Amino acid sequence: MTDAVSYTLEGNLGVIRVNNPPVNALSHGVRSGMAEALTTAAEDTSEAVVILCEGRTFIAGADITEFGKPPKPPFLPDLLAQLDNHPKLTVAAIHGTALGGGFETALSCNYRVALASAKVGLPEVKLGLLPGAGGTQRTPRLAGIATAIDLMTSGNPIPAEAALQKGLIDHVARDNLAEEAIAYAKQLVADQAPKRQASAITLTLNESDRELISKARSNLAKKTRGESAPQRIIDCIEASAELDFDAGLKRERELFMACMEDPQSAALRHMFFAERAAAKIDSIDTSVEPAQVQRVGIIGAGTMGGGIAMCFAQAGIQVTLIDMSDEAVTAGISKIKANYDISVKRGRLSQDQVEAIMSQIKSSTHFEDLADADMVIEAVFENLAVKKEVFARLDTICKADAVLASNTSYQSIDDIAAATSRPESVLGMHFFSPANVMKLLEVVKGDKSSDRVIATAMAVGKRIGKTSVLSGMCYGFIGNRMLRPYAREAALCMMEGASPAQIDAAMEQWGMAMGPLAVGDLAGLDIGYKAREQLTDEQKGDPASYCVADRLVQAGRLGQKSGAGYYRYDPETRQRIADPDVDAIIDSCRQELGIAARAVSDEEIVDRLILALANEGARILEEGIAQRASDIDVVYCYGYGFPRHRGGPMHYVQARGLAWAVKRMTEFQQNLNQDNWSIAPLIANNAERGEAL
Ligand code: 3H9
Repeated sequence: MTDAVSYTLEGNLGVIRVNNPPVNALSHGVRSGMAEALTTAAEDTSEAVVILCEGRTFIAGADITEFGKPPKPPFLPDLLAQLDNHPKLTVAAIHGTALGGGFETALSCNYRVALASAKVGLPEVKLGLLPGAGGTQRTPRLAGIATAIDLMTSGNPIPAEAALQKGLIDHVARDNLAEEAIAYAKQLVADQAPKRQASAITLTLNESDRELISKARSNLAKKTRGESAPQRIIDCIEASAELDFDAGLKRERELFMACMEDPQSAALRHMFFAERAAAKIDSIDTSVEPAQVQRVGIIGAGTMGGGIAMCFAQAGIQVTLIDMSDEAVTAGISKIKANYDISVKRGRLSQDQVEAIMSQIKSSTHFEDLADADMVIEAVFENLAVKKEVFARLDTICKADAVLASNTSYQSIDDIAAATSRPESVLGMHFFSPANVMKLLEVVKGDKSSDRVIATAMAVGKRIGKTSVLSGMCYGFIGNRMLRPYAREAALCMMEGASPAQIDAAMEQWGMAMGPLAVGDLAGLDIGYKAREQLTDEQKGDPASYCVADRLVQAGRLGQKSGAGYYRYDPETRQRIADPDVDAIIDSCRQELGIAARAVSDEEIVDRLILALANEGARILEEGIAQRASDIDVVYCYGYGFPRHRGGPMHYVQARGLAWAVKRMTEFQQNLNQDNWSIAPLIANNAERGEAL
């Protein structure tokens, strides 16, 4: 047929084998090979056709690398119409993950057999798309409205057994898929089983279905705020009952194309590849083997250390949690237990699972207990002298090939490494709070960190379920360094006339998980205050960027933990409430610094904050701190609540146009503080050359 598809007549069965590594995506070669195989099977002596895949998985979907390029026939919907209307009985044999267009291929067969370990799903929503090859029409017909909504709007795959119960597959194979699927197909032929077609089922909506649909719409409007694909999926599900199959397919096609043309899908597809690219380190040879990590030591049993311990224990890695006193260690372990109690209460983990996880965590007050640790992560408070002392002690205790990592957010890894006799073994592993929840891990390369140590940290990050991004050494690394100009612009917008509520609402409406001032309140305003106390006036920068924050802290308003910061907080619900006292503080700062309030539009707020991020991101790229622009996008989407459907700050600015970015920043240069808006040469030059970042 083609290199990717073969067809053989085996007795009374036609067997189509797809072999398109790594995930058997439905590239042009696969589609045309399958079309040809189906044509052959229609005309030969086969009585049934089985579709099998080679390698690690059944078809994992359309080939995402082909999206945005000129489409080449045969198109998937046409191929699946050929499959649906095939004269022979058709059976899909599923292993690995049948996803998206892959599962739609299976749904277009008369019967589906899946290995018990297989999963099936329609993850298109995660790419800003909807199942565009009949999935939105066949799924509700086979499994009902509720399952269709769950499967397509969550995008999460379900195991074979669950799919069987929901009517999405017909048989679970226990051992050898190829053999069992072929035997199953032969039996169907022998039994003269009917040619079942999902497309032939008529669906009607009852009152409870209508209620489900309307509830899903309003829940999704909150949960996936600003995203268009989830709502379009609901439109398609409605169409599956209100229109006949062909008209439903037509509606699905229209809405699929609308998604394809939507910048949200381009952003989400960018994120798909960005996440995978982030795992690759260009400067390290693929022959460098990461070290085996079985035992990890964590120093500091506070919130951060405890959260990190949970990540490792959950991945089955033994943890020794160290702190200075028995009280500190006991408090740390109790906090971890309390976190797991909540997970049990919410049904996320069973008591047995929690006990198994807790059995991986030992505690101690003796550094000597780290002598056999493969990796040690220091999570003590942000003080260079203390960290250096910790690393000097580790140097005398840990085995020669142990990886020594600091969870610092700002300190120099090189200074910390210099406290040891083995700087090549030292690097940063910057977790985000709460460490057991947040997906991002910044792996920070010191001047002397060895390739092996970096490869080990990246591999461990993957093992504990983090999305890891490599950062070079600079103050704040990638994420926190960019946060400074972002926070500065938020403060300046406030001084120029916007209220905290306006700024936060503008950013949240745009898609940020939380506005910048609300984030300040959540993190604690005293942290920045204490950090500023160490700086000279020159280092602190424009007083307008911190005057209000200083006053709030001096008034005892430290943020959520003290019940008030930029807002007051309802003690019961923690809801934020605008506070006239804060308006008065802002007014007095304006008077002191001679700033006249003006109307600041939401558009100006968003443009200033996002361009401040991207401009700093471009400098980070110029300096080689980040390997690639997409790594910065991963940092912001996974660590800072940046909306994935905007693709991260670098993608957003790139997609909007670097020429636009230059024009807008030039306006800011002219109208605002000029020093804050010097345009990163990478943006200016690439805009001029018409090149991507
Ligand atoms: C769709 O189907 C639309 C239809 O409804 C309608 C059409 C008309 N295409 O993740 P991994 C690459 S939309 C191209 O590291 P894992 C991936 O980039 C699609 N390439 O492995 C990586 O490349 P590299 C719906 C793809 O074992 C390599 O394969 N389907 C595709 O951790 C290995 O991937 C989806 O959204 C693809 N579809 O996970 C499924 N998928 O090595 C998306 C993967 O160069 N895929 N690659 O970095 C996945 O969820 C995971 O890749 C999967 C394997 C679970 C399959």
